[in-house]
Amino acid sequence: MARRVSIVFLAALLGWFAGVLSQSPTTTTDTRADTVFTLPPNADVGLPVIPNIQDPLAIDPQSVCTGYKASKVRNVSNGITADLSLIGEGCNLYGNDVKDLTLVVEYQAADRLHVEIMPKYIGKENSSWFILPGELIPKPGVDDKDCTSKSDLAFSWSNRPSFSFNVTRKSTGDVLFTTMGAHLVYEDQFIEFGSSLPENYNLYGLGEVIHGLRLGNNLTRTLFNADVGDIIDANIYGHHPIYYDTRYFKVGGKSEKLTYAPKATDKSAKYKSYTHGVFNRNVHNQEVLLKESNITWRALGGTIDLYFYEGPTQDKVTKSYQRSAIGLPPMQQLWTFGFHQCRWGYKNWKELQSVVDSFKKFEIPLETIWTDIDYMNQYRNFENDHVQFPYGEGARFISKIHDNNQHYIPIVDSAIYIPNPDNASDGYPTYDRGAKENSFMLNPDGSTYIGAVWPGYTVYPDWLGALFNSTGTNKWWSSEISTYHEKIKFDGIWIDMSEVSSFCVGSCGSKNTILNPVHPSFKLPGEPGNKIFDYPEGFNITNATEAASASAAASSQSAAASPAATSSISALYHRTTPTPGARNINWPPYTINNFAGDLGVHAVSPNATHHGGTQEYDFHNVFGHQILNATYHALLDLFPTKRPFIIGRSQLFGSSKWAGHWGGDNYSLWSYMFFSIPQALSYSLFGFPMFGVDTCGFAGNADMELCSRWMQLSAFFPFYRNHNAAGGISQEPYVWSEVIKASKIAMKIRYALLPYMYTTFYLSHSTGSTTMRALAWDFPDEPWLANADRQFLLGDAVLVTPCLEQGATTVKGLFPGVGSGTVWYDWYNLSAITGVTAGQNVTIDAPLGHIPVFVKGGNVVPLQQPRMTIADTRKSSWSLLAALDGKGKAGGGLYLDDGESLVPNATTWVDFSATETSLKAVPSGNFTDMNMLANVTIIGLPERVHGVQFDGVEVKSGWTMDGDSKVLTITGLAAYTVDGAWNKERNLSWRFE
Ligand code: MIG
Repeated sequence: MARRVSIVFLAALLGWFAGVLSQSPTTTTDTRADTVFTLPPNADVGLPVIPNIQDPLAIDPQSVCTGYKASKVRNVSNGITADLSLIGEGCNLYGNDVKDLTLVVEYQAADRLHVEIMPKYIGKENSSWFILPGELIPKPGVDDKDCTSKSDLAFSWSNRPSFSFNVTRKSTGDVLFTTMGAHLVYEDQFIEFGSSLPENYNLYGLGEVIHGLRLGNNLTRTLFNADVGDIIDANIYGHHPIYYDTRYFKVGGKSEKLTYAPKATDKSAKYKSYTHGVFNRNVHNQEVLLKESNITWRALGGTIDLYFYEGPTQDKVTKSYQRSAIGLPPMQQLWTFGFHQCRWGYKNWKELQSVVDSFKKFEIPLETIWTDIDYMNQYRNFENDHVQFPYGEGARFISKIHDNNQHYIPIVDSAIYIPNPDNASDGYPTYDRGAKENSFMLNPDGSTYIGAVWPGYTVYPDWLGALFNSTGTNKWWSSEISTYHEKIKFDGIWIDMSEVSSFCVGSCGSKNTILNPVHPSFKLPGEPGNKIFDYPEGFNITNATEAASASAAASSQSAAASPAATSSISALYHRTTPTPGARNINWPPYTINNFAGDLGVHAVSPNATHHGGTQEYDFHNVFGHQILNATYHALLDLFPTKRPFIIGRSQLFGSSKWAGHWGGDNYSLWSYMFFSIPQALSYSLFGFPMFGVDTCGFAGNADMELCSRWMQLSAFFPFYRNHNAAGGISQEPYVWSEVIKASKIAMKIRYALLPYMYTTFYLSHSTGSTTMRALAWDFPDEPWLANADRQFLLGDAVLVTPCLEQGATTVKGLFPGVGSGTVWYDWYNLSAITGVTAGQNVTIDAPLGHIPVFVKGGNVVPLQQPRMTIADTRKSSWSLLAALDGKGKAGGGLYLDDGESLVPNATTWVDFSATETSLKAVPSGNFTDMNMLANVTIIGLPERVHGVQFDGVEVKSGWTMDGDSKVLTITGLAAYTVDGAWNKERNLSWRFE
């Protein structure tokens, strides 16, 4: 593969560059980067490796391995256990075969079956490779001792020709998982198992990946957390080895016949779907091969630790997965749902102030302003640049925005600068204090592991040391965060580079720290001599004349400047074979399809060692998880009663109980605006409702149209942040007048929906339901929705159908459920959508500045008045939008608390229910809210209303009826609710005549 060794590849690897780095040769006029020792570019070049799945010489394990035989099968309470022993001599293909295994099959709950295969004899020295400690990553156990008979899942096994097992859904007879037909391979560095799958299967999950929501039937998903940009189909920041499998059945006739989507084209037929989940509790680097009719799982360590969730709906699988395995997401503070502005490249407090001022000037809501690494003193965590971001000025700036109920969040990087020991003026107390607590990762020989990131040579917090060998890492981290807060009163933390990134292979600076600080071997975006940003996508269409002259100029320039093509392709790839009794840590015999190739490239190498002796090889994907854990608890140490707000880059299954996630380094491209939807929906499946992407795109340059569309789309994501890479043109929403308009329109809807979004999020937090939803999940009987990921639902009630295409003024969208009576209303004009059939792609008007939004009949949506901040919105009066369904009914709820307490001392739930002639609000709980009820809108009424009563009193004025669209609007209720809309039961009724 030429790209593995080419300069172009390196540029792509540093994904936050729009891939154009290779075209920017160092110029001799730029001396800035040369004044300090620069990490040599080859420091981050690994050995040439070829991914097994692309290697023509690779041996298929199934062609040489022979599998296991089960014996001593015993019935135990809730399941069976057995011994599995290797047949013959084994294959020792990509590791050393483990001769004796144990099988555990356990019914843990009515809807959950656990199947585990692990080594029978675990020596002290290898327990950490195989057995993932429950103290680190909780392990689901038996919840219900009597669930076996209640389960709809059946387990069976066979020894012919070697051990295999099946999991079947009893009620349908459908085989959900079967390893039949492939031998189990279990080696110290390689585990292979899999299942055949039905034709055209619908699988979802297996992240983190930039891909459509439905994974398709020809994809290898590699899971190895990596510091790369949002490269399509590559391994990026998160590790979520869970998939959801949805199967559609045709209903009717004599028997149910399997009809897998999207083959189902018969929109008049009736269908039913079943969804189950398969979670492999394994943190090792792994890949999952999705082939036409099967799935193969290959992990480089750990155990086979499978949990089958029977569903049979997505909602049940998601809830059960969270409850049993990863935990529920924490409740967020109310203000975190406001709009966040960030960018890499805000150069001082003054610039920040002017950004804040501009929002105010253009009357665009701004809740939170963020700073990227620019604020730091030479990129050192917890230290500000004394010239650009001095503490005194910062304190004044922050106190001013706080007075205005706005917030401030800084980035915190994962690597810690290690100062030059020979340079007394280069002191870095954060490092010294950490070193004193043995907080940093080691080399195999016990010396400190030294990598390189923005500040120069760095060390890495050893989050596992505390677990395995009681180091003070977490205590140190917490105290650094508290100490920093004394100077800078931040409101949350943004964790970056946590995969964990290092700009060199191996411990590159052990003898080099006397050269600190160094500059990375590539120029940062925006640095002199590094012109890396392109014209916005489609500029040739939107600005034809200018584009033509620009492209003429560029081609003559690049002809002069392009470096000679590098063709130093080595025919010899670095391949390793198993060594009896030992593992090959840095270059495992099985090479996963890691985007950066060699596992040590742009990451801390696998042989980095934790206090207590465990190695990064076995815990690479846990770093990002543990820094979120540590940061969450650090914030709790600082504010014991407040909900911590953290947005993290790298994550593992379960990180969702501490932090939200943003989609990483995307691009200012139309395709990436689309990808934000499947990425968000996948994160719903992973249990992360607090998700959003860099709105208007990170790398590259957005234009008015893209940013306008994107500001509107992201307004319906729980985490709503505009973020931009250094060097790119500005893209704050006030930069283009059209974007100002579009943003305000969408933000008004978002802020009006705040109570609804908060309530929906609260349900995610308390029950595990999703906040952003795919259409297929709420309408599980429509096979044609299996692939639908250009629209989404926000909670039960809101359907968003964004325009994702440059130049378009309409968008095609489906109205799910219409075939079975669901009614949709246009958010803007409140009219019902009519004349649409099941599965019909409808062309919807979407001129620039308009994002189509629909409300599902059957919902009562609580609203407040959109204001410039969340605090002000929260203090405004209430509204209700009751959208009746086809049967003239609607329901809903409202969750209320103080919006910030970890354990609120008072909460209220208001239950809404509406009929064709009444709307009732029944509060329960003790939270006091003094806002009045300003207005109520009822849509979907059968006829004209002639009178309205509120709590038994005739409402004489202050209501209107729009006869044509059957909308009743009542505005005269404030007088009746001066002591708070929800302080008692409310009854609104109306009559026709
Ligand atoms: O690789 O801190 O994803 O949001 O702006 C660059 C600079 C490091 C990567 C993050 C991005 C952030 C950037 N960081």
